[in-house]
Amino acid sequence: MEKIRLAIQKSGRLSEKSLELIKECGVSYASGTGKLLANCYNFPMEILFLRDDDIPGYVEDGVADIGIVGENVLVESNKKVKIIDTLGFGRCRLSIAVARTMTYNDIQDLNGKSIATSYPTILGKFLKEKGVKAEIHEISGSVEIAPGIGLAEGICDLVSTGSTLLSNGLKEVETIFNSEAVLISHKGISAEKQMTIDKLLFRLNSVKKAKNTKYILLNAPNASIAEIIDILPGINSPTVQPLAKVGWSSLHSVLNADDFWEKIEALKKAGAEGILVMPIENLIA
Ligand code: PRT
Ligand code: ZN
Repeated sequence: MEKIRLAIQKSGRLSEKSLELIKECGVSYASGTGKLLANCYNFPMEILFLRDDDIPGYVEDGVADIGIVGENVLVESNKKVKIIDTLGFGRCRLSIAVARTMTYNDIQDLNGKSIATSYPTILGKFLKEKGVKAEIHEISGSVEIAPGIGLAEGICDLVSTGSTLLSNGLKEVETIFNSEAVLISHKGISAEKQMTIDKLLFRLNSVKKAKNTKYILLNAPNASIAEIIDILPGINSPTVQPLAKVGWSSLHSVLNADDFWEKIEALKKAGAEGILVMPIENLIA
């Protein structure tokens, strides 16, 4: 199998989660501080550590075959790569915020104003679509202090909890787009490398499914089993085994994390007792 090169953020908000995902896919690598390139022991891959802003370009050029980057950085970069998976971490939104004291009714209130941002491309496109004429001030960091120091009236920046906006006296007025970490791929991948990428994608998929699924065990009177199977259909069908207690059975199945509590309530109503829920490490359906 041909070796591939994966680019991830060297140090920042996506680094830890990116490495965690690689480990969860059963891939171990030679770690060392300050290294730019790490070789993987048990998978034909090497890891290239970069600034996140450089990842789309390296993948476009094929210096890295695949990469993990925030969708916000990818879209802003305008680089031509393929998104091959969404990874469910690094979630945030790119929003416009203004001083809390500013009157804001709708987006037209931004006409004639200046907005500081590190995302001039995305912001420019958004304002154009909305027919708003505002001045864009491109700055590379600490965007949230721009209104306070009189550099701009508004900002366009990433928000996750909103506490940075709050502590800088700003209010969020428009959300431009929602972002999360994505796995991107070079456009001209060879068939041999694609086989390695597919192998990694298969593992990623199993890890993602497992994270979203829990293993559930419960006891119930035999008369309730049919109703419980309707609530918990499992992957193919649940396992039902008799308990030592006459007229009772134990049922094993899987449960989707999204509607976890609704299902638990329904199970209790149906007569389930001793419900045990456990995490799953991998799920190959
Ligand atoms: O050094 P390098 O260039 O690699 O890193 P960086 O400093 O450019 O990026 P980094 O590590 O800060 O963020 C990497 C990626 O994490 C971003 O591109 C996003 O995809 C994602 N991400 C998720 C975030 C946030 N959440 C986030 N909250 N990136 C930045 N923030 C910042 C935001 O800019 C603001 O300053 O956090 C502040 C707001 O957070 P709250 O919680 O106060 O709202
Ligand atoms: Zn960056």
